[in-house]
Amino acid sequence: MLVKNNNGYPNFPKNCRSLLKKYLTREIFGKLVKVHSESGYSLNQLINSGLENPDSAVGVYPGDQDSYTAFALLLDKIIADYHGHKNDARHFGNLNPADLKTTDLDPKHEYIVSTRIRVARNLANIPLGPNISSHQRNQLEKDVAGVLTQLPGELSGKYYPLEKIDESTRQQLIKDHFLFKQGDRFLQAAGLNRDWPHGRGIYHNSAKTFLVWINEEDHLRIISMQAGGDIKTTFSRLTKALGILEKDLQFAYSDHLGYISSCPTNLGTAMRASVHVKLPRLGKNQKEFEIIANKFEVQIRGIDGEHSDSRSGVYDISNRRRLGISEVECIQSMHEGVLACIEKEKSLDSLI
Ligand code: ADP
Ligand code: CIR
Repeated sequence: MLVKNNNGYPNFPKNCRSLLKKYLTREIFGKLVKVHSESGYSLNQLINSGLENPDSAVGVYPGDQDSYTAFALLLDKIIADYHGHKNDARHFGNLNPADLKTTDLDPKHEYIVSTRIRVARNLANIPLGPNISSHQRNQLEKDVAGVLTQLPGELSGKYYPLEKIDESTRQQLIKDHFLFKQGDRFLQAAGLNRDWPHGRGIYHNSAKTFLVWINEEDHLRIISMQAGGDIKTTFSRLTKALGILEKDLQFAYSDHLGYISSCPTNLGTAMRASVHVKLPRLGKNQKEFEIIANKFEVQIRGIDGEHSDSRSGVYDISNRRRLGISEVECIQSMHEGVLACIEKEKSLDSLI
């Protein structure tokens, strides 16, 4: 539903709870309405997703790294609220797997189906997905695919442009959790589905334990995943790949915001570390589930990606925070949260 404008200022519906509505005061709107970022992105473009989708939790998609400066009056407030990261705070990373203090979450292989750790990366000096031109998108695809196909050893693989993947293979790759779908209505309204499917694709090694999505929500989504619950091996594979890719690709980064992403929820580490875990009893006890999720700052998703449902009692549990904490801390927080969920599941099990 498109929110009607009242003299240009959005008329947010009463039940809209987005951070956009919370912080876009008339005063800030007035100050930003004529602003354009370096790549020519406007306030109207920045907020369109939140206007077309009043049920957005956040509601904004910056179009380039400079949007975070040009529209800082609005974005800093949204970022501080979502991440608890103050306007003068610095972001510090830690990609050293040796610093992880994770234990085997599931020694008997009863609960954890698979582990996946992804980071978003965007190339410096190229507009983010919402404002990239079709020429820039196609060139980026070519350049990044060229770099990826030089990766050595376990990381070596092949790039598959989306438009050349046949329909049944595409469906199977999505079903097996390897490939992305076309963007949802939030991404659609942000301009992220323009020229679909051109310029998009997936790189993966033969075991499908290392994958890179090109030109989905971010320029790159770099993914390490495998069956079972071995978090350390999954993280080590990712950091090894990042170390190599950083030699050839310059990623957009700022001391304040860390890695720049097209959705402010992904700033900082840009990391989502998740497990698919069987929690059929806890899943039926939403209140207990939410108490644990809030205490350990983990997010609960269904198993077919964001906004999907659980199937057969399997849930996707991941770190909720990404900015102002390091990659090691993101994973550690997911680890503690999953451990608590499994403990609770066991205690519910023993009640039967
Ligand atoms: P993101 O790329 O932000 O993690 P999604 O939540 O949409 O976004 O997940 C993308 C895909 O990754 C989905 O198909 C989802 O099922 C899959 N996925 C996420 N976590 C895991 C996991 N631990 N094991 C297997 N697949 C996963
Ligand atoms: C919202 O505001 O609810 C959507 N724009 C989604 C926000 C977080 N999800 C995402 O980045 N994939």
